[in-house]
Amino acid sequence: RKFTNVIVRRPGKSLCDGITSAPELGKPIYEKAIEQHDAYIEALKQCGVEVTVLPALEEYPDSCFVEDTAVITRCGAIIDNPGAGSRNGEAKEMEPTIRQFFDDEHIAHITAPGTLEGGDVMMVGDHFYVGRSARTNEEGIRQFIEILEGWGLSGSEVPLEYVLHLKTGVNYLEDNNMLVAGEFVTKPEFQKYNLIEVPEEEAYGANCIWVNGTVIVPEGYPTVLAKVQELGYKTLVVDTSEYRKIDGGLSCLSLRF
Ligand code: CIR
Repeated sequence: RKFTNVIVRRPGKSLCDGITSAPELGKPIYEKAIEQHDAYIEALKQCGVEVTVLPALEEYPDSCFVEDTAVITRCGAIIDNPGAGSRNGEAKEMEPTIRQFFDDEHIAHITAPGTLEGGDVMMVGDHFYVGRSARTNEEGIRQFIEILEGWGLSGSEVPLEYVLHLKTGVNYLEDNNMLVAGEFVTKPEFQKYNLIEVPEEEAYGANCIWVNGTVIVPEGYPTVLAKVQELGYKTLVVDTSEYRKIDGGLSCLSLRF
C-alpha cells in the first residue's frame, strides 16, 4: 500500500473551544498548536506524500481534526455525518476538496439518522473496522458497510466502551502489526494480528500513523517509540501536546489516501 495524498486543515484560534473530556489539561495554546501543525505537515512530506493544506475554519473549533469528516478508501470516498453536533457541518466543508480527487460515482454519503466519524474507522487492507461510539451509531455503521460492500470492500462493527473513537486506542501499522491500548488488548477480533501492547500510562501514544513505511509517533511516549522501532519501522516523532488537550491524536489531523 502507498499513500500519495494527505489533506490537513489549519487549526483556528477557536481551537481553544474544541470539545474535550480532559479540561484539567488546560486549553490549547494557538501559537504552539500552529508550530506543531507545521511540524506535522513536514513529517508527512518526508513520507513522500503530497499535502493539501486547507485554511482554518473559525466557526468550527474542532475542524483541524479532518479525519472525522470523511473516510477515503482505494475505491472511493465516503463523506461522514459527524455525530458531534458542533462538528456536523465540517463534513460539508470538506466535500469540495474531496471532489477534486474523486468523481460523482466514487463519492458516497452517510446520512441522518446515521452518524459516523472517521476516527471510528480503521482500515486494514480492504477491511474496515468501525467503532460504535457516542459519535458513530448503528445506522451509520449499517450505511457505511453497505457502501463498502458495493465497492467490493468489507466492514465490521467493534463495540467501544471507554474511548472517544476506535483509533483513540487501536491503530494498524500494516504488515499485520497493530498497536493496542486498554480495552483493545483483549478484543477477540484483533487477536489474529501481531498485537503491540501500549502501557496504560502511554495510552495516548497508541494513536500513531503509518505512512509509506514510516511510522509517525507522538512525542513523549518512549515505550511506544521503542516498540515501533523494534518492529523495524523508520520513525518520526511529532509533538501533538496542544491537540491532546482536546482529545485529538496524530491520526485525527489528516486524511491519508
Ligand atoms: C472531538 O471531540 O471531536 C475533538 N475534540 C477531537 C477529535 C479527535 N478525532 C479523532 O480522534 N479522530
